[in-house]
Order: sequence, then C-alpha cells, then structure tokens
Amino acid sequence: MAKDEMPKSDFRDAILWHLTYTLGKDPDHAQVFDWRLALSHAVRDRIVDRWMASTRATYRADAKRVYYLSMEFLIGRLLQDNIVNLQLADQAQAAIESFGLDYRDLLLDEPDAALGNGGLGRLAACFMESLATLGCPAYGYGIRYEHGLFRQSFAEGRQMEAPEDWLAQPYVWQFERPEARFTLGFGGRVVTRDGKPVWEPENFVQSEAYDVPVIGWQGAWANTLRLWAGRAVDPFDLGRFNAGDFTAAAEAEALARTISRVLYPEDSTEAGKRLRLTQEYFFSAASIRDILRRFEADHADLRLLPQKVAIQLNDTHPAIAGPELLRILHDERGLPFDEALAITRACVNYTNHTLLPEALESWGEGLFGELLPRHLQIIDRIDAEDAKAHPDRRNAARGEGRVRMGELSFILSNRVNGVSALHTGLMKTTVFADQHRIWPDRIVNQTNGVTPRRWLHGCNPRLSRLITQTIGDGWVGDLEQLQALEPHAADAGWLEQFAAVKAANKADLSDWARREHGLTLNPQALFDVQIKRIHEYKRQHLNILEAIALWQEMRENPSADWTARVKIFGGKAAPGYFFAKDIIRLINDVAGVINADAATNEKLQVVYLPNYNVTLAERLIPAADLSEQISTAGKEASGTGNMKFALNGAPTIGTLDGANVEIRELVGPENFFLFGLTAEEAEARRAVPDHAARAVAGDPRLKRAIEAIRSGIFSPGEPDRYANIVENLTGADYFLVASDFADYWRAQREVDFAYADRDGWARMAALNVARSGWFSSDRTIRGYMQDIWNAKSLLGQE
Ligand code: CJB
Repeated sequence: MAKDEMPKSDFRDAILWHLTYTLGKDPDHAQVFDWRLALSHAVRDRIVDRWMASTRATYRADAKRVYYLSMEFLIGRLLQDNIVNLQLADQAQAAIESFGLDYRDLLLDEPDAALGNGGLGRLAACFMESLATLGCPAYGYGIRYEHGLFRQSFAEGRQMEAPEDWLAQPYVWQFERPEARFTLGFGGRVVTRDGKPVWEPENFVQSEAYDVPVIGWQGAWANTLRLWAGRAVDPFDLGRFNAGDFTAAAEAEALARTISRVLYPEDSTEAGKRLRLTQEYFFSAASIRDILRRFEADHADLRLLPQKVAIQLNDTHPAIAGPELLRILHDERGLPFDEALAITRACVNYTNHTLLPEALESWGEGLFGELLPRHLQIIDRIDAEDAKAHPDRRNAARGEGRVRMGELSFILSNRVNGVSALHTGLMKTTVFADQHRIWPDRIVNQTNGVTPRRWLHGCNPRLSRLITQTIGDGWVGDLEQLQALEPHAADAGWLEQFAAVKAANKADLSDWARREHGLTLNPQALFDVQIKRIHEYKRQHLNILEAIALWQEMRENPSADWTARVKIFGGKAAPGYFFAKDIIRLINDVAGVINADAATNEKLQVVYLPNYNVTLAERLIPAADLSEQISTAGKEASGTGNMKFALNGAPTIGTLDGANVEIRELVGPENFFLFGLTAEEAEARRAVPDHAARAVAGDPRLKRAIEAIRSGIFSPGEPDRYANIVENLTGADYFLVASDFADYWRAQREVDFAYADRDGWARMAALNVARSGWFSSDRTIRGYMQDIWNAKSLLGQE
C-alpha cells in the first residue's frame, strides 16, 4: 500500500495504512500499543467527516448553540465508546483478529482520561455523549489537565497517591488548535479613563485549545469538547538564557503551564486556593471569548446573544463566566450595564450538585480582588441593582468578607437546576430559600441520567445481546423501550438466560480479580458493591460496620444458613480528607482479618479494589448483584452510579436520598431494599441529644461491632488507630451511622433472604433493568433542551 492510497472503505487496510504512515511502524514489529493507536486513527477518520458535517449544519442553520462549562470531564477510555457509536465493533474486531491480535487487549491498552473526580465529572461526559446523540449543537469547555485524578494504591491498607499520567502517550482523540489562543489577564488594577473603568491586568497567560470530537449514537452527529491548556505569552526569555540564568528563562512558561497541570482532587469540599480560582477564571474566560468570537463572526447585534447562546455552568466552578461575559459586554463592547446584565442573565444557567455547606464555593474578597479586581466591582454592582429591585433580599453575592459563588450563580442565571426531585425540593427550602422566594420560577429539576451506550451496551455485552435478541436493538437509542422486557421477567426460560448473563459477568470479574490482584472470589456468593468517592455522608463506614457485625454473628452461629457474600469496595479519598482515609484503612484492616478467618471466609469476604476509575466501574457494575446507595438522606444530590447498577440488573439497598427516591418509584418498592431515616427525620434526629450514644446503647450488634474496632483486633498493637472513627460513631455522628444501623441490618437480612430464592432474585433484577429506561441521559438532555436552553435538535440537517 502506498501513502497516497489512503484506504477509506476497507477498515483493515485503514488500520495498516495508519500503522505504516501515521505511526511509522512496520507491522512485523508493531506492539499492542502501536496497533491500538493505528486502530484509533482509523476510527477517528470516520468521526471527522461527521464532525465537520455537523459543524457545517450548525452554521447553515445559524442554530442556537449550547455551551457546557465544566471544570471536570471524567471521560474514561474513548476507543470502545467511539467504535460502539460508529457501529464498527464487528469490523474492528475482525480486522484486529485478522492480524493475530486480541481485540479486548487492544481496547484495554488505552489509559483512562480521568479529568474529573466523580459523579459531577462523569455526568458531564455522559451529557456530551447524549448531546451528540440528540443532534443538539453543543460545545463542552473544560481544562486539559496534564495530570488527571491521582492513582491510588494501598500500603498496609493506607491510601497512597501517585500522579496520573494520561498524556505520557499520544492522545489520538485530540486535535491541537494552536491558532485558537486567547491572552487572559490577571491581577493589576482598575483605573478610570474618560470616566469609564478600565482593567489593567498585571499578569498574562494564554489559553491554547485542544478539541476532542464527541460522536453520538450511530454516528449521526458530532460535537466538540474543547479543553484549554495554559501557555506563556512569551514562552522563553532569551535575554535571561544568554545571561546564564536558564531556570529563570523558562519561568514564565512553567508558571503558565501550572494552571492546567493538575486536577484538584477535592470532591464535595471547597479547595479555596489561589491556583483553583486561577484555573476557574482561566477556562471560563477563555470559553467566553471563544463563544463571543463565534457569535460575532456572524452577528453584529449583541442583543441577539440569548437567541444563539445558552451557557450551562456545571456547578459554581465556572461561575466567574457570568461576570466575565458582563464585563466584556459592558466595559469592552460598551453596552449599558443593565442591558449587559439582562443579556448575561438570559444566556447563563446554573446546575447545583450539592447542598453540603463545605462544598459551596466562596472566596475571600482579598484574594478575589487581587486576582480579579474589576470582577469584584462588577459583582458589587450586580448586588446593588438587585437590592434596588428586591429591597427585602437577604443573600447578596458578596457578604461577610466573601464572594459567594452559589449566590452569584443564582443571581446571574436564567434557570437554576437541581439534579434529582428530592435535591431540587431541598434547594428551594434550604440553601436557596431566599432566592426562591424572590424568583419562584427560576429553580427547575432535571434528574440526572447516564448514557446507555457506555453503561449498558458497551460495558455489558452479554446483557446487551440478550436484550437485543428479546426486544430488538431500538433500546440503545431509546432506552425506555426496555419496558418491553417486562413480560419476559415472568418467563422462567428467559429468566434463566438473564441469570446466566449475570453469572458469566461475575465469573469474568472473578478471573480478573485473580489475575490482577491474586484474589479468590466465590462466584456463588452475592456480589455486594459500593463504589464511589469515600465520604462520611456516603457512609462506607456503615457498610463496614455491618460487615463486622455479620462476621461476629456468623462466628457465633456458624451452622446457620448464611447467604454467602462478597462485599466489594472501590473509591478514592481526597488526599487531605483524613477521616475518609481512616475509613479506607479500616475497610482494608477488616478485610484482612475477615478474609483470613477460615471459619467464615466461605460465607463472607471483604475486598477493596484499588484505583477505582471509569474502567473499573465498567467491569464491576455488570457483575454486581446488589448496589449500595446508603448515604444519609438529604446529602446525596442525586447519584448516578445508582442508575448504572439498576440498569445492569443489580437491585439497590438504599436510603430515600437523591435519585434513589425516583429509582424506587420506577422499579417498584418491592424491588428495592429501603432502610433508614428520611431527610426530614434525619434533620430531627440530629436535634436529639446523644442520638448516637442512644442508638449504640440500644443495639447490641452495633455495640459489639464498635467494641471490636475499639479493642484493636483489626489493628493489632495499635488499638487507638481508629479512635477518631469510634469517637465519631458514638459521639457527634452527624451522618447518623449509628441511628441508621439497625434498619440497615434488617434490610441486609431481607437481601439475604431474597437472594436465597434465585428465581425470585433474577426476576427482581430483571425488573430493575426493564424499568430503568427513564434514567438515560438522553431523557435528561431533552429536559435541559426544552426547559432550560430552548435549543433544537439538528438531526437530519447535517
Ligand atoms: N458531586 O461529584 C460531585 N462533586 C461535587 O463537587 C458536587 C457534587 C456529585 O454530582 C453528581 C452529579 O450531579 C451527583 O449525582 C452526586 O450526588 C453529587 O455528589
């Protein structure tokens, strides 16, 4: 094959061509890595045509574009996702196998792009895929972190963190756009010129764009995820270099690159650092400039902006985009302030993802004013205009010496949304009660969703095949069609096939766990899985307490008919969150003791898999029997893992929190293991003095489990290792672990009982699948398009 004969139609030839001419490798010497890159290039070629057609169609229609601004996009691997969406799986597999290679090995060779911490970042990635699937013209804007979320390992049970390095290899999915640069200012001062305020920044950096195309289901449409990297305005100081000061010569570049160097690993807590605010302004300001550049290329009248632009703030991290847009409209384009404010507000919308007070961002006005002096003035002016219109308003954006990003985002938004029905209701009565009183139409709900292409079709090929054999393949693009499975859940023959799928997935997971971690899992046991960030409100410590109590009871009563269980944990803790790190160590210590107990270890195992990430989730969820969603009611805004488990046939044990409430309504209360206080009861319980001590005193099982931790049997020689946890559980216990323990225990024994009836369990699991179609992120995005963005699909117009 010659270079000028780039093959388009034959996929196998296209791979060979890229191996030879793009990668410069002789097929005889190519490694898995080379073949994976060659395959990726061949796939990418097929995306590009559709990508350009979509962009052209958007320009032609002069359509409204949606801009999704997010500090995090937890993408994971893209090769399989792209192959699945282009429906190239069979061709790709056949081609790769014809070279004598293992197709799955190739897919698994790709590193995870972990540009996010957890739910919020993964939601953004699911949304990008659904936006493309629905043909909604949209751009994602974020940061191209050189290092994504840290790699986790354990040393004597303790979490160790190592830098993640996804860009150490060529990233085929990105297109560098060196021409799309903006120079952004920081610091300096505001002077008055001709009676007008003028910001004179002191420091400058450049933002450089990298574009990742995002292809929708069946390749019908493609959008762009544009990630910004920091670059110096003058990359190199030749004068200093020639004078011999080599370090100083490269200083500007090093500083600029620091901005996009690493993802902050805090999840649901406020980072509050200067670099974080710098990152936030950096990517928000670059995005706003890009949005305006695109708009102004075709429109002269800025008042048309809200008809052509919808901006979504994914939490408050990009909140500064609002004041930045206002500043440009007013200071640089000369619109009157009130008009600039009205236009900004008509374009911007804000999604709240948490009500935890420690996660609500605010900045000291000193730091804020130093970095963004003009924005501070603008925020004051917005507050002043607002106070004029609503004299009884209480929550200004600036107050008590701080700039409060939630308040700011609310004031500057057309719509504000929560991510589950319960969470949206709580927004109205708690954190945003005052704003809701003034603007009763502004808060709307959009319950989260997950993309079925990745979270069922891609990650669970066996179940996907069974579903398609049963009801056809329309469900992949229209998940509510899963309802058609419902009659089959009453058919014993079909249920047997369904149960065989789960058993095979569990066997796969067990094989992998043996190969990778030397673990022997009992595939007959119930696989009970809790995977998510480690946080007190998510209550992994409730789960491990139950494991301890169960183990104690098994030892006491070894001949009873126990349902065998493997409790599987996965998740990272923020490096500075010491309580969460203690929980990790406790789980590992407990696992060590329980797994070594020959009297019980056929019936109970505890496993903590390190370095939980998107890929591990794709492995675990299809193999799970039970989904642990046990947060303190009122604290988990939505959850999205809960949806993935239900969709893959793992019933939930859970509280009435976040989207659990909606999952339970849809799958039916008889197919969901409910326990625990409601959000309202939880609030009331906190007011009871000694609520934890009372709960412990009233529950001998709980008491004995806590005593075991206190005694040091899990930390030989160091009985105080978990003094903090013990003290918390018996003292303040803000997250009500002790209060919910007895009911959690009860629900777990209901699970045991239900699982012992394998046919009944398979039916329950199948009904979870059949009734989870509503949790597609396609449904969520349709909701945003209709209720928030007023954006239209261009499918069929490309
Ligand atoms: N969430 O992942 C994060 N990070 C935050 O800083 C705040 C919230 C999560 O967002 C998810 C997507 O909406 C929710 O499902 C989840 O409940 C929430 O904790």
